[in-house]
Amino acid sequence: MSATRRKTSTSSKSMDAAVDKKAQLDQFTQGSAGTLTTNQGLELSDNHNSLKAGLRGPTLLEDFILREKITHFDHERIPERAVHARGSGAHGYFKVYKPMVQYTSAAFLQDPSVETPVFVRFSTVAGSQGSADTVRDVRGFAVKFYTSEGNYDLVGNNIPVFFIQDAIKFPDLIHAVKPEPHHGMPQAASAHDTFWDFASLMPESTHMLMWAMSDRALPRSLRMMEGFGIHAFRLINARGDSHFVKFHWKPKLGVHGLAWDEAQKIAGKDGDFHRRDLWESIESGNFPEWELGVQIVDAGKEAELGFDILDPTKLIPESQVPVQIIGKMVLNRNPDNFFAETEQVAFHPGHLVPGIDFSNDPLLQGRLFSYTDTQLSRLGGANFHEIPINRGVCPMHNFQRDGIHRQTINKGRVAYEPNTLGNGTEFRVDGSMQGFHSYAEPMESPKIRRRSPSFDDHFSQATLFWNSQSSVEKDHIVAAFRFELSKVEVPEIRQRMVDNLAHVDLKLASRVAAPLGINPPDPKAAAGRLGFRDYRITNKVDEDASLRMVGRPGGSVMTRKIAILVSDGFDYPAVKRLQLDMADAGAICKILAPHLGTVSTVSGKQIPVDHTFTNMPSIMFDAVLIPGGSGSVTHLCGLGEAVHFVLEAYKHCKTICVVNEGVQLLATLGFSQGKNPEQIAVPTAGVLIADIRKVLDGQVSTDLVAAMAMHRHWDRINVDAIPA
Ligand code: HDE
Repeated sequence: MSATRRKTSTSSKSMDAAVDKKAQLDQFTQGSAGTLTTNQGLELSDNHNSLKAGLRGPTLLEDFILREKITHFDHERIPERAVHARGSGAHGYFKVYKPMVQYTSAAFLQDPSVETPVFVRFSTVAGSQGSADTVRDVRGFAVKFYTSEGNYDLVGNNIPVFFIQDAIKFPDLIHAVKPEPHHGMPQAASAHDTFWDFASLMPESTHMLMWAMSDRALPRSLRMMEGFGIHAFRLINARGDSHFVKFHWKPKLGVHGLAWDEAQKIAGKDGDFHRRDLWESIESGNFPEWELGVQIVDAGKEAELGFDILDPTKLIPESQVPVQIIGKMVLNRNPDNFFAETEQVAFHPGHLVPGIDFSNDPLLQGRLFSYTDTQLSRLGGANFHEIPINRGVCPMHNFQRDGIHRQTINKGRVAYEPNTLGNGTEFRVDGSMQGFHSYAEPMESPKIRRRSPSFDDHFSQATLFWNSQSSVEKDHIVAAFRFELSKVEVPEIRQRMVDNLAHVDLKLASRVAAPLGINPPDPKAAAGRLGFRDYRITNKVDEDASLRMVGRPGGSVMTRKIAILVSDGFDYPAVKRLQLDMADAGAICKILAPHLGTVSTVSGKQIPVDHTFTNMPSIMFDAVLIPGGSGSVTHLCGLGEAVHFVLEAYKHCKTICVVNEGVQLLATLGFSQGKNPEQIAVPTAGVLIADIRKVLDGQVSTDLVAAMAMHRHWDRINVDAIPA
């Protein structure tokens, strides 16, 4: 086959590709049949008993059926990923909105009628495969596009910068954050001495630490995270012109976080919280969507940014270079098999298509080596591209051969190039062909093992991030630093860290230091340490709204979960009306009662119960509704688990709506002075006290939707006083 024949028109090929990936995977699917066989196809007569010498005798070595089964079982595990071991995946498609021909020749970025199949894997970084989903951590956001020109992988995170500037520090960073090697603790947590020892000695990590201590590291849902390619890449058009580009994924449902107390509790009560949420959304037809955005920096204009575009600890503020939205991604199909797809998928920032290339970011350059290398031990050899989830949907041909687990049966005697024996004419792929061309960046510099001085500023963007936060987000960041550093046993490490933070903002550092039993932060001490660079850029913007999570416009209640707390004798009309209105708004209501089965209304009607208060605690919901009905409310007020439900929802700043007698549950918050709605002095942020008339005329539904669309009422008062 000539390489010149490889290039085809975009649209029809990608169209086919969308169909092909599903068909291709289906081809490898094995359902259950009416009979069982060995791996060689021998039909089994008995899958319950091994072959023994007599009914009560020893098992025979000749039992090849038993041995095949047990041997296979013994080898069912593969090494987990060294990082990003815990992950969840989904299939979907990507569609560009308009041809990007001005910037790139990449076929999948040209035709808006084409759906390019994708497989996405979200992950945490530090924890092992069985660790909890909601730990404080960066999230991986890796997308494999099965394009007509080969697989393109955008292997990013949910935070737009990274801890380190050079790949050679990656093993140190990961060793520091992983469980400490002598006792193997703590799992999936950065709150321990080795991490902060390293981080405090590496001031370049400061900007990323600010993000990692923010609510970005506690996503409410994988569907509510932004994604970032982090590094600068290049888009190359057909004329060979290059533009630097930073990639962004913008979630349709907004960017939202959990409360830290809530995240920790979820980790214990449902370690699969994010995986389940993603799975259930897709199963129920609520397909998560993101828009793809690009920040494009014209060739030669990168010097005007004010910082080095190759430095992965820097982001380009959106107010400096706006994000252009160029397409959307929809995840609409769950994997058929977790191991075969989510576990075996192999991403690599070096999986490129013509029209996209790297930059010289030294962190990215190191990644280009690491990903193939890690697959060799993880997936057991050089043929991992033949695993169904990793196969491209376009034709693939080269003269690589053999190797462990080779699936392809290559025909003919030609396994070299150039050749004439293939099809009788000379076959040669020598650079004059179309296909992938690396950007011909001019280069003439000495070989050198040094960091560019243009990477020396470690604090300016950390300060920009801090200045861009709302006051509740600042409080959360301070609380997170305090929590993490309070787990550090060596006081000198705590001190070093707050001394560094003084270069971000002295007030931040002082607040963090206050409860840590150390001296007030000393910026001079930090500046005197090795690794500290005394260089500061001038931020072109003082703050940037895109760096905040709180107060973004356009909140949505789609797929938000509301717990309706009831017991026998509850008032059904209010519940029915609110259930219907919430379903119209796209939210999901569940009836919770002290027991499963049914619960009776005031009029004796039996309503099915979805969950109990204990099997689905408040941390699994976004809002709580307590309808009236004196029988029900009196019972709930005397029931510890129902009271705890309300206290906890209040503490986690969730919307709470009470109707008629339901208001009595609010008395348990300790703010009330009496049992009548008029007498109760309850803080109002996100607490709706309603009567049945307003429910029936639809006003409460409107208010409830508006309150829930704010996600959380973070500035709610007296949260710390709530004993939950
Ligand atoms: Fe990765 N990273 N990484 N990384 N990374 C891996 O590859 C590595 C970095 C990211 O869901 C590994 O297949 C080095 C930045 C994601 O399967 C490994 C460096 C970013 C995933 C590896 C980095 C990422 C990985 C482990 C520093 C954001 C999960 C298993 C030079 C832009 C992909 C694997 C999935 C996975 C190496 C830094 C994102 C060991 C050496 C920066 C999302 O190869």
